[in-house]
Amino acid sequence: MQSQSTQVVIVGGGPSGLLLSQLLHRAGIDNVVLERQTRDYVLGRIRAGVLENGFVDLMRRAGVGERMDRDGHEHHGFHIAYQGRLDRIDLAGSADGQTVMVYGQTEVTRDLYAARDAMGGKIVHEVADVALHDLKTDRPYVTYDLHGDTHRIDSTFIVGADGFHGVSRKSIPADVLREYEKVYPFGWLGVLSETPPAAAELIYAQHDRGFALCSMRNAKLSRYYIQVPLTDRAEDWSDEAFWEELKRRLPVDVAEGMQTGPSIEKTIAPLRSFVAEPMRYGALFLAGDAAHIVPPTGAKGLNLAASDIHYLFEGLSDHFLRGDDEALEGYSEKALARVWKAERFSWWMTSLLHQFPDASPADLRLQQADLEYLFSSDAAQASLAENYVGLPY
Ligand code: FAS
Ligand code: PHB
Repeated sequence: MQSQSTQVVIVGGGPSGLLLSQLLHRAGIDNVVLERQTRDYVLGRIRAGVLENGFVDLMRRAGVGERMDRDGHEHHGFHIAYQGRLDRIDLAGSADGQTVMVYGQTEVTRDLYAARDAMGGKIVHEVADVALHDLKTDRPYVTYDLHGDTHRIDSTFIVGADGFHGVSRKSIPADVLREYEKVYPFGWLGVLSETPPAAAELIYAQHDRGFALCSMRNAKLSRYYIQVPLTDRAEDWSDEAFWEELKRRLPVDVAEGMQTGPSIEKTIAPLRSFVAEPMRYGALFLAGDAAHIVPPTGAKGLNLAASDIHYLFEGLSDHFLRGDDEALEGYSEKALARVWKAERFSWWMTSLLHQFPDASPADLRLQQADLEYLFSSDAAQASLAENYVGLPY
């Protein structure tokens, strides 16, 4: 067995793990990232598209903001379509001038990998059988296999940034871990197409046939979603069927002006709300999707990973650089406080905009009242806006 030691082992080379690795390395804190997939596989995932201010600031702080600032698009508002109307939520006007940045998670991850390479960051791809050991001792370690050889890394701390299906959360004993889950009775069929966006800003559509979302990555790359039953499979949807259904859920002028084209990516993602508590167990800290999942309606998934990393970096640098453990001791409680507020907002926005198969006539009237209230109240729009741009860290 080949052995090494470091200060922080990070399991998972997605945006959470890479961002933390970059911040730690720039602060002089040694770390190793273990990723089970190839880099191309990680970069092949099409996921989030909207970054909160906090994420944008953290990317700049990590020295990774240049391409985002050049190619990203600052959005001052978005639209909600329902009953043929198209009403705008003025983010900047309602949330003290705060905006969001439209810049795809794929590009964020690409920038982070490039920055890690430029600094000689230690990332091990295609690891297998990662296992965490002695988490409740002062000598924790990680083992993993690589191309048939077993490796051991002794480390002061271990960060589980390995997503919902990773090994880290499952390394917390069942009698310690508390899990909260809400599964929604539908999924999102997402399409990426090399076509100009349907509008300059995002359009969230509530329609009797189901939810739809018009988003984008840049002026030539559009991202669309429609709500579909959980029984649907992406391969069951032809491009023509997708475009026809999407247009039926949008205001006529938006649908008529839309340029369609071949899909270059087509997947269905299930929707769930999930939180694991605590986000720390001895030397192990959970971050990002390893600890929580939100329905993507509120564009919070990737952004919650950023606030976890902000709190965790604060705690780890206080420990290693200033010998102060107060921030680390408070990590789980502080991160979960923001996580649950984002879970609430994502659940509310999902409930507002989707068709629920078991909805009663009363449920439908309450949903319409929620929408009518939203567009009749500046306070309601300000509340939506402050959550959408991101609550304070
Ligand atoms: P990730 O899952 O991105 O990364 C975890 C990494 O750990 C992966 O690379 C994985 O290969 C690796 N890993 C797993 N197990 C391992 C092991 N045992 N050993 C080593 N490595 C291991 N969020 C939004 O805000 N908007 C969206 O529209 C949106 N759409 C999404 C669509 C889909 C299909 C999914 C799954 C998520 C979506 N999300 C969206 C949420 C998504 O963006 C996540 O919040 C984001 O990827 C979180 O990043 P990480 O915490 O790094 O987890
Ligand atoms: C996206 O562009 O992928 C996107 C944007 C906003 C959301 C979800 C996904 O709420």
